[in-house]
Formats: sequence, C-alpha cells, structure tokens
Amino acid sequence: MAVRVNHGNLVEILTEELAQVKITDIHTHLFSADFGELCLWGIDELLTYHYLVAEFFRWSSMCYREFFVLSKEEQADLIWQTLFLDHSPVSEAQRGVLTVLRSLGLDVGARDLANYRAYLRSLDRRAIIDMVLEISGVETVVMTNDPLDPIERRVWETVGNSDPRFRAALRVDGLLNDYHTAREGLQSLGYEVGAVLDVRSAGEVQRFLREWLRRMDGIYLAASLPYDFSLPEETLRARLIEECVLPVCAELSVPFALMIGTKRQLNPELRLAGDALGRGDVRAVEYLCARYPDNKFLVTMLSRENQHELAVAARKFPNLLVFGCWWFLNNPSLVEEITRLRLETLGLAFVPQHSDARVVEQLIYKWNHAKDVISTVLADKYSDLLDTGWTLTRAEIGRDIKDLFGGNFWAFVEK
Ligand code: HDL
Ligand code: ZN
Repeated sequence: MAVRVNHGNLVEILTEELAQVKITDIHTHLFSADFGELCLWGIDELLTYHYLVAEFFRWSSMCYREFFVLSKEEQADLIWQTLFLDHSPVSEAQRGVLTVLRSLGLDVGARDLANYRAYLRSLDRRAIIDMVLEISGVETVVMTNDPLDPIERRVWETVGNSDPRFRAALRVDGLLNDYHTAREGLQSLGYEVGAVLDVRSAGEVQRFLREWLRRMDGIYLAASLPYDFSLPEETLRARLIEECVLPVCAELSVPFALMIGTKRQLNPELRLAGDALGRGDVRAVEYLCARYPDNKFLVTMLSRENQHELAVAARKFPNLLVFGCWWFLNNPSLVEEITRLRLETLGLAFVPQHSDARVVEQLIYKWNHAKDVISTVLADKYSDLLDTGWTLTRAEIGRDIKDLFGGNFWAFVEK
C-alpha cells in the first residue's frame, strides 16, 4: 500500500529518506587505504584543513613560515586554541570539526582535544574509512587522481586501488594549465610529447589520457580552470581540450568535468589555503556543449554569480550536468540559495552536492550539513507541490532523493 505524503508527514518522510540514501560523492580528494599516506584522517588533519588555516590567520599575527615549520600536531593545537577556544567556532569549517566529533560519539562539550586525538589515533586507516562511510551514508567516493604525482603513481603501478567503494577520476590541471611542466612528466612516463603540439604530440597526449583512464578505470576526466578561462580561443589549452581531451572522452564515453573559477595562489604564503575565486565565463561551457554534442560535460563553477546562468545553460544542453556547491560555495546560506534556484530552474535534474573532502572524517560533516539544507529546500518544494493538489507517495520522494544523491550522476556517466 503506497504511503501518501501530506503536510503532516512530509518532513518526517524526507528526514528518513535522506538518512538512508546511499550517496555517491562525485568529487573528493580522498584516497582508499591502498594509497597509504595520501589517505588523510585524524584530528590533526581535520584541524589543519586548509580552510581552517586561512581562518586561523584571520586572528593570528604569527608569520606564515613560523607556522608552517611547526608539526601538524603543533599547528592543530594552535588552530584549536585560536578558532575554537579563543573565539566561538561558528564558521562552516569550524562547526564541521565539531559535527564530526559528535557523530563519532565524543563529548564535544568537554573540549578535550587530547581525548579526541587519543581516540582517533587508536583507530587505523581502514577502520576509520569503514566507520565514516557507514556514518555518512556515502557508498561511493570519487577520488581526484594525478598520474604525474610520483607518490600516487607508485601505488597505481603496484597495488592499485582495491577498494570498490573508491573510484578514480583522472585530473589534468597540470596538462591544461601548465603544459610545459606537465610535458616533462609525460616524457618521463614514455609519452613523446613535444614542445609543439603537433600531430604526433597530440597523439601521445591522447595515448596518456586513454591509457591512464583505462588503468585507473576512471569514470570521468576532470580539470579545474581559472576564472578567466574562455572558449573558443587560440591557445594551447584550448587545443589540448579540443584535440586531445574531448576526442578521448568521446571515444571512451566518459564525461569531461570542468571546475571553473579558480584564482590560484592569490596569497602564495598561505600555500594550499592561498587560492581564491573569480567570476567565470559561462560562454565557454555553452560553446563546448553546443560544439561537442557527443561529449558529456560535468560542470561546477566557483562564483555565486555564475550559478543562475549555469543552471539556464543546463536547460539548453542535455549533455551538460551541473553539480555541487563547490569550495567557497559550500556554506549553508549559499547551498540553500543555489539548491533552491536549481530546483526551480531544472527540477530534480542536477547533482546538488559533492563533499570535496580531503580528510576521511570530513565526509560526515560535509554530508550531514548538506542534507540538512537540502532537506529544508525539498520540504518547501514538495509542500508547494502538495498545495496544487498533486498526490505524492513516499516511494516517489525516495526515488527523487536517490536521483539527486547518485542516480543522476550514474545515469549521465552510463548514457
Ligand atoms: O581544485 C579543486 O579540486 C578544489 O576543490 C581544491 O582542491 C580546493 O583546494 C579545495 O579543497 N576545495 O574544497
Ligand atoms: Zn576539489
């Protein structure tokens, strides 16, 4: 007997369906346990997350170098004192640490960093992965993989990824944004890529992409691109995309994921925390989707100002799937605004969020916080739907939520 939804049971049904949905997290910087030191976990990694490092320097007069020579534990102690004890931890990244601790059953009110550290250190990498995937509801974690990273490459050339819960995405920022440095890396791997992108070099770049997508069983090819990225244009990056990336993606039927809007190293002294954003140009996305109808494009943009025009572009191109509230947009106020405009503009045909997690335990807070906001927006939209007299069942809400949290992505990858 189908369970009919009404204003009285809507929130409870949404809460229960969101609590049990199995999530595909389509973009993270996590690694399976096979990757050893690249798989980050523990309280010191949580507290030295680059978001918190940037927030630490809002208060601290310490010089950057003095901070970065400290051990991870010493950096974490400083961040804990400054951002959690000296000032209330109300930012999204600050609150996130506490959501993780609470979800792990630790006494957040005790403010006992030594206890949190001891508990997490008592676990091992595989145990923390199992525990966090269970708590967060994440079923599949898509990694960010770079064969030009020697540490990561060594894993792929030996044990590889043995955990089916982790899938690979081939990331080509260096190739597209710094070809001449990347070229040396490709040559060292046996790809005869010359200084000039002639026919032979383009063929070798294609061979690199094809061979590593296959080796990793990569589900998409990705690149982050600066805010001033534009197409069409007569640049090496444009040629690499149109002559190398897109032909291989079409041949293997894998999406090309564009993450547009970075302003890398605005403050290089902050290292990983030194990046900022700029408003991107949606015309580049429109050009690609129109010019390459046989390619699939996953797109997220970093600027709040790009969100509405990107959603409108997605109305025009079935080969465009919009995803996530990326990086500086992953704050509840912006996730709500963006999710609301996407539901109103696209219905349920988009991917509302990815975590971008860098530390295993972050999956818990990134998804807990996202589901809270998405639940609120969905409750409004389903309530409006009920007001029209539309009948709605619990199974239909469950179906919709499965689509948002993984189904839309896999259908796009597999089409
Ligand atoms: O380029 C990217 O994939 C970004 O997500 C960066 O990794 C950024 O530093 C980040 O961690 N954002 O959440
Ligand atoms: Zn990322």
